[in-house]
Parts: sequence; structure tokens; C-alpha cells
Amino acid sequence: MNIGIVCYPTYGGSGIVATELGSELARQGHKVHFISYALPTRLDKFQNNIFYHDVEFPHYPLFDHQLYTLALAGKIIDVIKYEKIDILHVHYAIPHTISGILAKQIMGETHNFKLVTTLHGTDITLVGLEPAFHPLVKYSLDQSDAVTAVSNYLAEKTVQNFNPSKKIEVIYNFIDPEFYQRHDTYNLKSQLAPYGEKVFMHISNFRPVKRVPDTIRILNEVIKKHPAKLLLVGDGPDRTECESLVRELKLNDHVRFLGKQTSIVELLSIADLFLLPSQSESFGLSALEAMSCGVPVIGSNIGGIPEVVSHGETGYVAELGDVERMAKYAISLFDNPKKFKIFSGNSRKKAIEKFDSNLIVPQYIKLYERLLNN
Ligand code: GMT
Repeated sequence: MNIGIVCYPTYGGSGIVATELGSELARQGHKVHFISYALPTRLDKFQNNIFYHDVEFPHYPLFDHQLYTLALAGKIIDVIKYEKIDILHVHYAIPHTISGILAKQIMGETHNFKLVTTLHGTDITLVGLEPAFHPLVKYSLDQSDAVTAVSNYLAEKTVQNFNPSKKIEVIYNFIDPEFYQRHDTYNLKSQLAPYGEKVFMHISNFRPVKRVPDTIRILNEVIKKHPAKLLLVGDGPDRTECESLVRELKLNDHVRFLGKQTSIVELLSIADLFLLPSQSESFGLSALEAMSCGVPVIGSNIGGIPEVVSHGETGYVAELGDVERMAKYAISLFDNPKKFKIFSGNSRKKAIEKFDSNLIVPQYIKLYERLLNN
């Protein structure tokens, strides 16, 4: 098949899922055309069957803001025309699906292609609810040939919020368990937790929705019982607030801000627990990556997190903002190494049994084939 993939190229789960999916499809012999405004972060190495098409923005004094939706639609038309795309798979509805619909309408019967939208989270739960965007998202859902969501939670929210005319199909996010497995190649533990401290890890884009300050408050409770470090990976708007909180709680020796890192597996390999206290999370791809590396997760009991983290088996979930309970769960695992080991094994097992790319990618292929045979 010739597959076009539209995604945000920057740090963020939807771009990662789109890129990993495209890579796997290309490995299986499909031709994959990425359409984005920058090279997606994980496409930095040459791979056969992968092509990249850059969305260019016209500059004109009249345009105070960039015309992303139109520029993208224009690029999609170009790629469809010259690359004979069968499937256009857009990740994150806003505004990617609208650009896809526009391209489809303009191309008409001359270049017929199927439009698949994958919903990732805030396109449905936050941004999509803005009064100005709501009708556009509803139209996007109704005009796509198929719509998938990355968790049951997100599919249900989509139905509640938008009453779409078609079924929202759930296809979970996935990982490659061969890639996401523990190996401390660079001996990071001796550098980051040299005295055998327990290591908490959090990875995100530090948006308010992630509640990163909660991870610091959890650490603040836990160190009363166990020596521990918190490694914060990533960057974003809440970083300054987090730095102030660390100073206020006098945790400077316990918290390290590592910024945006690329060696995620090596870092996860030295983690004992992964923290995801988010306020909204449709899936929690970073939690799955941690689990695949045998790191149990403590997170909030919201959105799709409980579909990924099995409470009492691969970690724990607690009410939103209940940092004391989250800290208690962490202490209970540190107090009981045997239990901790079981949780770590369960985490890796669940990642492989439910979210292995070998199980999930065929679900997308089946969907594409179904659409093309209709
Ligand atoms: O929806 C967002 O905030 C952005 C999006 C992204 O592109 O990073 O994140 C969502 O998609 C990820 C991949 O499917 C999920 O793992 C995240 O849970 C989800 N984020 C939220 O729902 C806040």
C-alpha cells in the first residue's frame, strides 16, 4: 500500500505513535509518506520505503498568522497526486482531518483515497471542546472514512462529546518490547543515584495537564522513609514552577532536571518507579514505555491510565492530586522488595501481552485493507 501519514513532528505521544507506525509499515514493505512541517523526531535515520514531505508556509504581509491548515491541505494534494496514495492516516484531529477532507474534496474522483483519523487525547477532551472547534471536530469525525481512538476511555469520551455518525474503533498504542527493554549500557545509575537511592522518573512535556509538581510532592513524602531521587525528563511551560517548588522544599539534592533526552531506554533502565499524576491522559504512552522496561507506574486514576496500569499488579492508580496516597503506594513497594519484583515482572509482561507492536500494527493494516476493499 501507499500510505500518507500526517502528524505533529515535535515531542509528544501522537507524533511518536505515528512515526513508529510508519516505520513498522515501511519495514513490512509498504511505502510510507510522512507529511509534516518538520522531520518527526524519531525519523532521524534513513529507512527504506519512508519518504518525507515538508509542509511549506507562504509568507505574505497580509497573513499575521501562518495558514497551517491550508498549507497542509496543499501539500496533501501534491503528495496524493504524485505518489498515488491509497490511505491518508492523520494523527490528532485538529486541524489535520480538516486538511485531509479539504484535499479529498478538491481531488474528487480523480484521485480517490481513504481518510483515517486517529484521535490521541486533547483533540477530543480539551482543545476540541473549544466552542470554535467543536463543530469542526464533529465534522472531521463524520467525514473521515474511519476513526480510531487510542483507548476505550477516549472512544467513549468521543461519543459523549461529539455523538459521531460512525463507530469509533479502539486501537491501542504500542511499543516494540525488543527496543524498550532494560539495559544500563552507560552505567547511568552510578552517576545519577550513586548511593543506591530509589529512582523515580517522570517524562513529559511539562504542560499543566501533566501535574509535574505532584511528582516533586510525592518524592518529598517518600524521602522521609527511603533515600530517593527524582529524575525529570523533558521540558515545557511548568518547568520554572517545578524548579521553584524544589527550592522551596529544599529538595535540590534529590531532584534532577535532565531536559529533553533521546536515550529514553537507558534512563528508564535505572528507574524504580515511573510517576504519571496527570489531570488528563487518554492513554499514557510514557507509562507503557516504562512498563516495557520493567518499571511499575504510579499514576492518577483518570482517562486511559487504568487501561494501561493494572492497579495492584503493574503499579497503582490513585485519585487525582492525592500525592499522599501515591507516596504511600511507592513506600509500600520499596518496603517490600519481593512485591516490587513481581510488579516489575508484571509490567513487562503486560506491555508484551497487550501492547506489542506485533499485535497492534496488524490492526491498522486490517483497517486499511477493509477500507480499500469497500
Ligand atoms: O493530546 C495531547 O495532549 C497531545 C498528545 C500528543 O500528541 O502528545 O498526547 C496524547 O496522545 C498520546 C499518544 O496517543 C497519549 O499517550 C497521551 O495520553 C495523550 N495525552 C493526553 O491525553 C493529555
